[in-house]
Amino acid sequence: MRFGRPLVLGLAAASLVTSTAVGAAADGDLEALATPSVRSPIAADTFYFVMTDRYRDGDPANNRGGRVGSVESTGFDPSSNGYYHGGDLAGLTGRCDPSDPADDGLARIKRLGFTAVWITPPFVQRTVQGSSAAYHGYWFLDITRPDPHLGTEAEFAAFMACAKSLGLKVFLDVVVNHTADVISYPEGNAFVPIGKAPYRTAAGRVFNPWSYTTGTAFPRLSARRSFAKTPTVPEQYRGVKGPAVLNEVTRYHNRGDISWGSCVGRCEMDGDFYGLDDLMTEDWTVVRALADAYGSWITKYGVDGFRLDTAKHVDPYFFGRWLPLVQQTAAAAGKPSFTSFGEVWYTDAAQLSEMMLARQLPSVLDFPFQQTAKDFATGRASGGSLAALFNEDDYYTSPTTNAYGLTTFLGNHDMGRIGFFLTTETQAQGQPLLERALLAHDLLYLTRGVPVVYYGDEVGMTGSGDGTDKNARQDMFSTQVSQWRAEERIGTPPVGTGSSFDESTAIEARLRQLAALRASHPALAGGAMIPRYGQDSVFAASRIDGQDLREYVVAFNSADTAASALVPTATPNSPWSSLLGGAPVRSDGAGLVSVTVPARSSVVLRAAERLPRPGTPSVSVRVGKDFVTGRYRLTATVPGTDPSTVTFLVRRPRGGWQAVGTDDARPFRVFLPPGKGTADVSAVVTDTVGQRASAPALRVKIAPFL
Ligand SMILES: [Ca+2]
Ligand SMILES: [Ca+2]
Ligand SMILES: [Ca+2]
Repeated sequence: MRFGRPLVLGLAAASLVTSTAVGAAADGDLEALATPSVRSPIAADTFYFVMTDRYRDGDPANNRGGRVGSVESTGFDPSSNGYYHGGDLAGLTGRCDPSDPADDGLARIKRLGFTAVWITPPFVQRTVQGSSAAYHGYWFLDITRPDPHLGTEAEFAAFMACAKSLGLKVFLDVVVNHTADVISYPEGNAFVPIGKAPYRTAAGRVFNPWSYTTGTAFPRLSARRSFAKTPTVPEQYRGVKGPAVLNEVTRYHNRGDISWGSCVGRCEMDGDFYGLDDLMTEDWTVVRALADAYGSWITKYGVDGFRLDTAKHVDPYFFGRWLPLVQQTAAAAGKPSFTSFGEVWYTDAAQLSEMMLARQLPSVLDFPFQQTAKDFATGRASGGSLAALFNEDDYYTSPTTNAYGLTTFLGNHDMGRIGFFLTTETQAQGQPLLERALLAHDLLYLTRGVPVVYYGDEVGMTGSGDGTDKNARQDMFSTQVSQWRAEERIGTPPVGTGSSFDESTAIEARLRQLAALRASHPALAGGAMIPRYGQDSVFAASRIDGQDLREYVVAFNSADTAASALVPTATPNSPWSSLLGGAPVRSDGAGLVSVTVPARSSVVLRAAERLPRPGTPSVSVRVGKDFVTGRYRLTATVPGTDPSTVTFLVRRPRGGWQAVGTDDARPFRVFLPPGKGTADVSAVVTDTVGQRASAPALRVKIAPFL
């Protein structure tokens, strides 16, 4: 199903849903449409997110990017937190020897248990803008070549070859919204709305770029006549962008800066992000050029996926046009499992999921998880808050997506590190502080989603000042930034003039342990997650191994004292062994397990008995309106406690039944955008031993959109 166009938040229509029973459907036909719950190609992975410039310097000769002269020319100043520090691809690659404990490159990342690496954009940058350099990679001039500060094409190829030999996936951070800032306007940078100065073709006709987002046509534009501003490029930046078509100033919106605070909607998409040249992403030439240029990194080097920077600032139609081109390139390069996740900084799951689905993004970074997990680890949010977060997971379900594919994280290079939040938002110090850091990572690794650890968190880096942005991008190698030498570390003393690679920390040990748990118990990585308990300081959930028919319980306690909870499970009368923390327990005849979780820590339990064989399944479906999102909520009721899976089906008049999403965790739900007319809805339950049943169909007026 295609969600197609962006949806309007809130209630689109005031009509109430009315539904009536329609005759029994041909059950066999419906049951054939049942599908397993989707798993993203990265659902079982764990990511290490690394800023290449700050990881390891493998070649001091490239530290000035081949330039000479002042820092304004070279961008290199390892004593300032806003400039290049010398880390590079050769350093990140290392010797590629997993048997060598002194190899601090990719082999170290592998030893920590990671299965994937996400690196900051490795492309040619505008070296310095204002009073900062492009060490972070988000100011590209040329995306067809690596930044010479980071290395050569041969070094990028060696990096990829090493990652492949170690079994590590590589995701590139890519920017499609903007390039570096080289265009300026004699009229100044203040944003001019479309209402005041519409786009015009070269011939002077007013047009809306959004009306050219289905085909390949786009009007010819004129630098002088088409824009709110007069785009101007200084001599030294003429012709430096790659691919070459990005040198044409008519491929940008040229409307001035996003005016933060007063700007919503279209202005956030057409405005320049802090002066960065905002691409006319509606123009098929731009779509194609970005697909070809970024696609070449898949074809030439075999990268496994993209992280999509500033996705919400790109026009709403772009990803639906561009990602299929990228996927075609990946498939042709023998990478059918290539996938992407977008950066959409919304902390509300209803809003985030709506944008993910409307813009046809396969996944997004889970900012709502970050906020709630961080608040839980600091003791500010209850177990109930975590339960409420996961209760919104069904918003992400579509035929191709769900919450299991979200990339989850605790902090990042923009907002700051989890260590900063823990040290500034709690009174904890010493061992209790370390335990809170471990608890945060337990939650990251043992609940649904794809964990992303920000480099340096594993050695307990924190941060100083406001803890964000430049203050959150510490060196792993011996640092020359004085504030970073003195900064608090969780679990170890300040690093001083030493190297973080010489540290051996409790957080690293825990990450290895958690990765090993996920590897030997796949349910903990990609198994169905059923929230079971969320009260006071405790959150608990079941993870289900659908192959082995085995249930696990993961439980977390953020209090400074031990806490107990009576956790419902689907596995009665069984001993449960403890894989992490806590003690062995037994479930009673109703499946209840009394779990005691020590202070600031976690427990993982595994049932000795398999899930009991379920009886004959049955299912019913109902339809309501979700007043948070205005979407239709389809809810299926399945008696019993079996961890079954439900596929929801919709049929338009004279159409066939179509699967609109599969849910493997109670409550069974999908949410659909509002539409018009009538439709029939049904659902098929598949229990853990493969028995199926379908729900009596309902006819719904004012039907879910298809
Ligand atoms: Ca270097
Ligand atoms: Ca934009
Ligand atoms: Ca559900």
